[in-house]
Amino acid sequence: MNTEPHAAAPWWTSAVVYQIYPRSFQDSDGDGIGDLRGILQRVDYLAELGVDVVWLSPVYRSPQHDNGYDISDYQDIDPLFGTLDDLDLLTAALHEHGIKVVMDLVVNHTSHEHQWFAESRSAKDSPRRDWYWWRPGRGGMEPGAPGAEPTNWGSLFSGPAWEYDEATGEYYLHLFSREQPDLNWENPAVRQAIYGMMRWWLDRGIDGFRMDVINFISKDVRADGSLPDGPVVSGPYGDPAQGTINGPRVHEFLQEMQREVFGGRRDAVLLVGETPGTTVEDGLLFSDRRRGELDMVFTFEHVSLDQGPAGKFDRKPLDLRDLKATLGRWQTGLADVGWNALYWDNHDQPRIVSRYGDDGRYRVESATMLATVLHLHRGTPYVYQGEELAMTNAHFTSFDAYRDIESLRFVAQSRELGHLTDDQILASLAAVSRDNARTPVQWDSSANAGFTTGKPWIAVNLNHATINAQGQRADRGSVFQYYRQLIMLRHSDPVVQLGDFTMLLPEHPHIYAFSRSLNGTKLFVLGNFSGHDQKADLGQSLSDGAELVIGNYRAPASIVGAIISLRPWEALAIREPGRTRSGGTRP
Ligand code: TEU
Repeated sequence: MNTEPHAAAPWWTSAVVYQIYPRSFQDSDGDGIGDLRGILQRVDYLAELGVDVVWLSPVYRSPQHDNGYDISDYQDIDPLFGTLDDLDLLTAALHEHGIKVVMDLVVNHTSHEHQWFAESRSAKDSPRRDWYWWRPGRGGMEPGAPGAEPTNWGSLFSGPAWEYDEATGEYYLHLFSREQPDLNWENPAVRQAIYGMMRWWLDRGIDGFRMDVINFISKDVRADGSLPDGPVVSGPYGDPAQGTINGPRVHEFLQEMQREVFGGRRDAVLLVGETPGTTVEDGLLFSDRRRGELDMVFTFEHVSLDQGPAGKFDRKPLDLRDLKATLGRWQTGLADVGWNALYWDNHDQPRIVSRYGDDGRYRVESATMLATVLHLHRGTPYVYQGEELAMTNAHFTSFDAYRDIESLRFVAQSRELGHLTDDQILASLAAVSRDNARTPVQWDSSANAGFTTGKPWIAVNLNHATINAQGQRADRGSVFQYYRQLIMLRHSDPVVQLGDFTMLLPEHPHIYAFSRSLNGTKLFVLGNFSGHDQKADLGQSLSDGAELVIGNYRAPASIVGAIISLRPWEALAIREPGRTRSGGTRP
């Protein structure tokens, strides 16, 4: 129970983070790919929105097989995005507006074009051989033959997780694409090289890191150097999770990183870990400040509820009760220790308004309802570029529109396995491909939405004519303006920042309701996840002093005693000032 919070609370408990996917944000040189000078052009927009931190997805030198999540030089900028000077200019401009800059730290793997890997694969006795995971083929099998891989693990981008290297006669591990070999964190030289790189970036003035699949860095390696096969759940390969996720030394490595990298700068920076396959218990270990690891983590539980047994491309409808149970578990589990990172969207997830909302008739209502429910939870909200405009999924209808390596490898493997028709594959892509989040930001209704004067690397969503920043900045009732209100609330209201969370109506199939309370003040938050009128019985009538803090319908809500009637996709937040137990009005 939080009583005297303010003094002790870290800065990021009242902050909102904005994620930029530079490739799709703003192009400044007409090559159809967004860049750093493009972001510089939009700093005023970010300041107007009111965000406190900008998280930049990777801009480092990279062959771009996974759009930058395959880094060939950690201490240089890819010419596609600009130069180190451009990044310094952008950092300075954002700092001038009081906006911090968080870089993406991708150190579970490098690019196969990184100098470290080039040396490592050059010879079995290379001094950097042990910087990666090299293993001989499975005993008694022809190296390179299917099934001869050192373990039966599947890659997260389809196919086996091991690549055979003819030249040295061994396999290297890649949990993602073969162009992204995994680093061997068991090797202290690898860790020290990464810590040095991180200090270099902090010295350049950046304010923290979003750490890519950081809970994958410790593999479950046995004393004899072997690695365990995984259970074969669906498809031809074993699930690598048990041998690679939340491994035996992950917390040791993160605590060492704290000591080696941050020292006195710790409280000034933001450290958020991307941690697929992490439970609340793991989340507590990672974000308990006394353990000196991370500030918060991205769980995947709430964005996996509409996945069938065959994984992300196997769709099933969301049951709102599952969503409430999952997010509720993280709220209560990290209530007193630890902290939540709150997100619906990012560059790997389909757009939430198309996924859990209604991107047709009720696009504005469902987008603002989803934003209200998320932003008023206890934790740090993340806004992904375009989410503040209620941009929708791409609704591509042909294979040639897709660019994402994960999606293209899924298509190839599905066709190889022959268990899905092209229409079924296209339908899965339309629903969950990462490209849905990667169409260019829609700045205005002009050609290419004001993103580029050239040919965009991926198609601009045709609905940019009606869904764009220019229109919404000028429209008081827009989704953009609603996000500004939510962000101002996060900045000004201690109940929103630190209030205790209590889930309400957990079994209601269409309404997401909860309360936040601090020092006697209570905030009731309700969201209707359906396109129909719904009633919520709070079980206690609100006092006369209750006031509407924010709502996504212009006309006032209908509140009769304890019964609140919600219109399609309606959201409400009502403050109950210092209520007494007996439910009467304040003495
Ligand atoms: O994502 C890790 C990750 O788990 C996702 O790949 C996820 O499995 C999948 O995309 C869900 O659809 C991180 C980055 O966010 C992602 O962009 C990279 O592709 C990946 O790591 C490898 O660096």
